[in-house]
Amino acid sequence: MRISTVIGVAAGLAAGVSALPTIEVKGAKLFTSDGDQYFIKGIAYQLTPDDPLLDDEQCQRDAKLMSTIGTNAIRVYHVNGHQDHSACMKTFADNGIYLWVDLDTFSTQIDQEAPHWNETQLSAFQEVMDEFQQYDNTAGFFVGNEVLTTGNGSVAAPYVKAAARDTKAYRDAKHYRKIPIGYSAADIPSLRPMLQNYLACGSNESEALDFFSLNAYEWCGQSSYSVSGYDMLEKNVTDYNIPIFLSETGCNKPPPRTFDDQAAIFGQMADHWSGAIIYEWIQESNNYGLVSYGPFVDPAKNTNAPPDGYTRSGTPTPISPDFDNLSKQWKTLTPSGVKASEYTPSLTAPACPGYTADAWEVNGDVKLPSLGQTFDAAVQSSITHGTAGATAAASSSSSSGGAGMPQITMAPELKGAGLGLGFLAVGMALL
Ligand SMILES: *[C@@H]1O[C@H](CO)[C@@H](O)[C@H](O)[C@H]1NC(C)=O
Ligand SMILES: *[C@@H]1O[C@H](CO)[C@@H](O)[C@H](O)[C@H]1NC(C)=O
Ligand SMILES: *[C@@H]1O[C@H](CO)[C@@H](O)[C@H](O)[C@H]1NC(C)=O
Ligand SMILES: *[C@@H]1O[C@H](CO)[C@@H](O)[C@H](O)[C@H]1NC(C)=O
Ligand SMILES: CC(=O)N[C@H]1CO[C@H](CO)[C@@H](O)[C@@H]1O
Repeated sequence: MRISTVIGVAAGLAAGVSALPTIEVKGAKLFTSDGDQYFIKGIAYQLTPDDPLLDDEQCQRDAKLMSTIGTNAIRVYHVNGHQDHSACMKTFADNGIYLWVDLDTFSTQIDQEAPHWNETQLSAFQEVMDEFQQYDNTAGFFVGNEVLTTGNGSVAAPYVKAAARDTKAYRDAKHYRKIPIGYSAADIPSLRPMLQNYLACGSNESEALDFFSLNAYEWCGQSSYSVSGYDMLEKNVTDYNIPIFLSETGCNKPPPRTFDDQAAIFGQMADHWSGAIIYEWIQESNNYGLVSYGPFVDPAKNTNAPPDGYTRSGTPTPISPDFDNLSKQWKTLTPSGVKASEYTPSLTAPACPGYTADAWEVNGDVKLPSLGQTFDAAVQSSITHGTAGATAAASSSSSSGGAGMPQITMAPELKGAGLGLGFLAVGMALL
């Protein structure tokens, strides 16, 4: 530990990058390379559709304000691997802030309706890895965000695992440090327990994800641990073998947001959950912002207005009372966790769930698609039948009819009428 930290510091200085201890996975928890458990207090940060980490003056203004409320991570959904991010990454590091970054863009993401994982996608993911692996404060990579939203769409899950397999192999072949590679899931109660177990399951660690995370909007207004369903989230992970955290949270109906769920995440869930990322920093039409950069300017009435009416740079002004409410929550919540040296997990990977029609259509530990393999009827059949050395668990007992219609919670960036759709349009144009 000590030795690698010292080397990390030296390398960081040589590259002109300030050194934070790096983040690593041990068992089901995240640790800093100093041996302390790391709990994420994160904020989703995407001021510009393609890459918010290129304008260092802006990064400085935002990082400084974030640090005043104890933020120690940001999540960025889209970056451009061709660009130099050293200035912004240093700024965030100087403020004690790590980066969780999505490797995909709208043109390279895995699609549940037409699953594919090919060389174009892999090399785009590799470019982002090449750029961000050099920064000590890169905490983790996501190979997908909310790829699966339906029971029959679960046939795309082996493609998510194939993406993790190939990006992990690339990371290791290049001798990059073991930056955790995981997935960010839509919170769909009928899908989650199986998806969560599937992405971690199997006898071959090289083909499993390093962490799992969930975009959860279950805790709304004056709720509670049991009313929100967080108690169920916790029950489903007590034996989980890899780290898990909330990669988006912060339901905004009804307003204002009080972020009471943070007390549960850093309280009764802290033995198994590694924190949360609040959605989101900038105010947009979906009304999830913690700050704004100026009043809304109606583009229909003012030709100088920003495209969707929301200014995306300048001095961040906290949104009241949400910003202060989050600040108050986080100030009282500082779980100490365990030291890496005192943590000796004996966890095993969960069984790969079996096939259940319309609920989970991957039958056990199916052979993963090879890079570039076409998804056709034969491949679909091998996934649903669990051929090729499957070690299927007894068919899952979860019944899709039991608790009524599964409640589908889409990410707000996809629900919103504003930039979210702008993102989609950009993605479409590139296709
Ligand atoms: C990968 O899939 C995408 C989307 O279908 C396609 O545009 C691209 O050409 C494919 N790349 C290769 C190498 O087949
Ligand atoms: C899942 O079922 C829906 C409705 O029948 C269909 O439109 C969709 O194409 C199916 N998806 C897959 C991946 O088979
Ligand atoms: C584990 O998976 C990797 C990547 O697919 C593969 O290269 C390796 O042979 C597998 N190991 C075993 C023991 O099957
Ligand atoms: C997981 O959660 C679901 C509800 O989302 C519940 O029905 C199921 O019993 C839980 N499974 C375990 C193993 O706790
Ligand atoms: C937890 C917390 O700080 N809650 C506050 C959020 O904001 C409202 C409105 O100002 C207050 O009434 C809450 O006490």
